[in-house]
Amino acid sequence: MEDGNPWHNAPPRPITFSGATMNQRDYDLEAYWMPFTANRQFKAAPRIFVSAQDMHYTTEDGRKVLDGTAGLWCVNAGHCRPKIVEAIRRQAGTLDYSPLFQMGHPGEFRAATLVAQLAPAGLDRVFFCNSGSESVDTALKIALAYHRARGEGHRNVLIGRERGYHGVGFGGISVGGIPANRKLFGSLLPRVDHLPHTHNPAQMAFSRGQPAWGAHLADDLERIVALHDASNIAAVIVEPVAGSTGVVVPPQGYLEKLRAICDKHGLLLIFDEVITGFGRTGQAFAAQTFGVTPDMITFAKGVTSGAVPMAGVIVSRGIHDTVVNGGAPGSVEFPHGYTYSGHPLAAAAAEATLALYHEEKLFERARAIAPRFEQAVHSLKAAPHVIDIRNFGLMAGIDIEPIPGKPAARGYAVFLKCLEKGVLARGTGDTIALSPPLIVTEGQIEEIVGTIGAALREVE
Ligand code: PXG
Repeated sequence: MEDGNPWHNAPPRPITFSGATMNQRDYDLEAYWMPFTANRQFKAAPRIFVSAQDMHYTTEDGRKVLDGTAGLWCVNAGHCRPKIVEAIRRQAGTLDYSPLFQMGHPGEFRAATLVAQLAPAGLDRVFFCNSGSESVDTALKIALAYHRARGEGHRNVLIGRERGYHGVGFGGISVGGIPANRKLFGSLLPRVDHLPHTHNPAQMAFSRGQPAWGAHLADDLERIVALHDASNIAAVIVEPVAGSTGVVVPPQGYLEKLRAICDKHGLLLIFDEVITGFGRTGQAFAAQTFGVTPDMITFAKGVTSGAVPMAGVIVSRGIHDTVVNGGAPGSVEFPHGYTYSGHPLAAAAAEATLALYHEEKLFERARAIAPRFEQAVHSLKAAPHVIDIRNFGLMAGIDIEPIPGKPAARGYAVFLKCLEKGVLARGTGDTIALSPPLIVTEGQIEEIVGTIGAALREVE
């Protein structure tokens, strides 16, 4: 492959050609139970990427596909960037693994230092894990441990929000508000409540950026506090901009109100920035973009630009010190962590990724190109089936009218049409979500939006 990436010069794995349109595969599609995938539908007509560079994937039949979604909201620096690839290679040949409990390696401290430097003032203690789901469960456990260390162990109610996505751990689906992700899995965590979501098409359809209507929805937190009593509530967790549910942007003043109500009642505020972190909103974290500082930030995805799994929780100094200084000397103060918390490869990838964001000023770049992105996605208002468009930073959600009686079918059809035409968009239900890598050019924005427009004109 002549794309300038030295790691692509490795000889391709042999595949035998078995027909006019499809390569025979040297693996069994059936062996693998795919995550969040319609397995039978996929295996009947598989879609396989074999390589990627910068803004493009290559499919197994050699077609280029423009990445309109940064993978799953994670490849913020673009694909296979040589500096990140090289850092991972170097680390794999130097220290592949070392025990991460009661032992350390330099990379994890360096990565934590860099993440803390990017975080809002006052949040400068970093706990590592491997996925957004783990980061959410970790943050919820830190909240409980913190209140207990303060002698308020009765504060154990956790509050999430309808339509929230906080991963798939039991903690995350309990505070999360996506019904399909909850309904199979029993009673979940006890003592959880939910704020109402903030999407009201009658009041805010086709808003650009933050809707003017809806700050008062945060007042519902007062109702929940009155119901449970503040003395029983540990924390509130929200995505500053809800991603998976289809990009729901906080109304002006909403996050500020949540912060004020949490302060008034001694509740911790957790921002789940798994999607919004690392430049997606034009600054390192949405907390900075919105000027609202939570007590903890969960992150994942963009910290390594998706190259190696890594996630974590950024914690305020006060919370960290309360938990850590609350333990007996010599004790493990917080009995929590994963075999791969701060894995050397992930730490090396994070260090290289954060350096690249800095060198290429990618957060500023996202901020600078966001108005162009906004203008382009809102031009789809004129396309068939479109009933709402929302955007913030380099995220957009385009709602299309469902086919009566067939929810998600039209969304899936648009996703497939786009893929056929060489653009990866994300269909979540009947919303098309966009979140391109922060290196996206104006021309590529036009191509993504133009392709979605064409797909919308062609689907049933
Ligand atoms: N919190 C938030 C806000 C997320 O968006 C998670 C936690 C969980 O992260 P892990 O690493 O455990 O998957 C997420 C993940 C989509 C999509 O298309 C979104 C996510 C993952 C995959 C697909 O909306 N978000």
